[in-house]
Amino acid sequence: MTAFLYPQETVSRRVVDISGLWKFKVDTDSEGRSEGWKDGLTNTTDMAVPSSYNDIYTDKALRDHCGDVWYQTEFLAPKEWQDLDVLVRFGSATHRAIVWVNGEEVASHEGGYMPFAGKLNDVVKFGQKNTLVVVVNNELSETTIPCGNVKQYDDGVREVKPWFDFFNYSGLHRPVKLLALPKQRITDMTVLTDFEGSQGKVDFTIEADIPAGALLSVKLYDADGKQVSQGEGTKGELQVDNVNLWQPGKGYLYTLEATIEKEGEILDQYPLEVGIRTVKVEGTKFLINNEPFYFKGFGKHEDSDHRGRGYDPVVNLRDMELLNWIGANSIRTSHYPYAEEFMQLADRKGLVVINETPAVGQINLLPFGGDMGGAFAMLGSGGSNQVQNFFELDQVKSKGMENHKDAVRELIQRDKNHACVVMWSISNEPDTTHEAAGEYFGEVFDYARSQDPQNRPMTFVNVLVAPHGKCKAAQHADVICLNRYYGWYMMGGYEMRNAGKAFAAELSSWSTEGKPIVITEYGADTMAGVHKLPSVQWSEEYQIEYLDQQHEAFDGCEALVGEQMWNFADFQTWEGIMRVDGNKKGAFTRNRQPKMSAHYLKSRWEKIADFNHKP
Ligand code: BDP
Repeated sequence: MTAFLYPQETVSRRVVDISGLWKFKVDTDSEGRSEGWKDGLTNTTDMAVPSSYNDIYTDKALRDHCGDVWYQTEFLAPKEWQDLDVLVRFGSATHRAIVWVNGEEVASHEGGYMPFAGKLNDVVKFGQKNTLVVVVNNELSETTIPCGNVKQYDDGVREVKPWFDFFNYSGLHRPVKLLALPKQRITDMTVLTDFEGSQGKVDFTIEADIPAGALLSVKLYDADGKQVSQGEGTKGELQVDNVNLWQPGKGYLYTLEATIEKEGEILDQYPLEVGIRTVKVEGTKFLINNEPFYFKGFGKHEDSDHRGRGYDPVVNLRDMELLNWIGANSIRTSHYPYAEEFMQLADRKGLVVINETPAVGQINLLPFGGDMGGAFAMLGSGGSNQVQNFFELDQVKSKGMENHKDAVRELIQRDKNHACVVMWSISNEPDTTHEAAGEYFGEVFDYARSQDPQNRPMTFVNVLVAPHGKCKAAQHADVICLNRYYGWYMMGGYEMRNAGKAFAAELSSWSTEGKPIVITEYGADTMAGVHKLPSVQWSEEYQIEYLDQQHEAFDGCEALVGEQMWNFADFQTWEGIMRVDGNKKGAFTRNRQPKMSAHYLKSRWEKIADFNHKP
């Protein structure tokens, strides 16, 4: 079952985090499902939850394992929970999982970056220890989100080939929690916010199972805990005098507290943080609170040493600090939804977020055996050596589309109330060069628009082989988002001196669309500590000269409303001749220390206001 309300302890709800060191076993011979490992594992090793399992041990066969891995832990279900609904909730399992408690299946989920839960009441032993077993699988295909394939070698070994440029980190990446909730309870809350002058407005809709004779009420508190408004029932509108808006850099949050009460007794209570703000596209402007906003920041990854993609509040806080230090006001959650705890921090810090689904790798690499080297070969040829376009594949139109819509729906359901989310990105760099892509995206965009109660702008991120005139999907997007590498993948080295002009020419052709343009990626691989005069590619000097060229193009484009450099920090990728132990386009190293470019960006971005930027 899905469980999108973030677990919070209140007077009526209990949350127990059961993350920690769990038992772990790699299913090298794919026998666990038929051999009954769900009933309990033998010969296990230890594994940290949350974390990726890939980078902890020294064994390459584990790091690069393709297929199932198994986890086990024990937990106690207190007797006093017997009259409540008891659930186990996973922040995510990458890319799919099945969960058993005491040998009985309680949950399963497809899609590696979303929470899911299972109800335990029928299988759990109250007042006793219970055994929880999870199988997590990391295989990819052209219809999974994200996309990839599995390569089988003659020696029997299988390998996952991701069709994307980040390591296929796998495992239980986010906290696992036991929840004890009232049987009749609040199951969902949705807010829409608006303001006029100093008068703020919060529309609320609450889904709840309300016992006969009970009342549902809401109270809105300001950041100091002072009540500013109240209402009753499952739907209503709250007025807020002298509103404090949620602003980039100033994440002012109210709390909307919903309560089910009967004869003075609280049966359920759930508080939701709410930022009051508006988002709108008007002509070539991206408006936040009716003011033209300029995105400054990065595409990021959830990626760090040892943890891989595992949730770590230390890394998240450090990242927020560095974003603030460098003068960034925004990020894109490239290339998958980030942990819920990250989104909460973004709300609180006022970090503007372009929220992306895990749809990445929608480009046909089957003819290349799934090798990312093949992707680069294809990019080099301008896309002309493709065998069949991705969106013409029958399985993509059917199963792939279905998985993509699931990913869109779950992301919007999970994150719909976050003030930080100003736009949804429904795919990164799909191959949109053929008509079939136009039809495919027409359908996915319509679907996505039907899902967002706040009607936020929708986009996808365009790849360089699908320039203006060739891209068959851009007409569906509210904002044109471009990933471009003038001076790196093309026009690199000495020729980079002309990169800015070439980029500017492309921008002026996109400008004719009359929509805002955000550069969601531009960057150059740079080895921290490599210095060279005159510059060469990979040196810190080159990265800065490269950025200068890009910014020259940006500053000459009226319709351009943002720049997000690729990437915030160096990160782990697939292994290959294009990558030196990962992608090195970070402004920061993987250890979160600045390269020269970070200082350069800081001095540029501190001069660019969040609003009404005129180059
Ligand atoms: C883009 C991708 C991104 C890559 C980046 C790069 O969107 O995931 O890491 O290029 O090559 O194609 O550095």
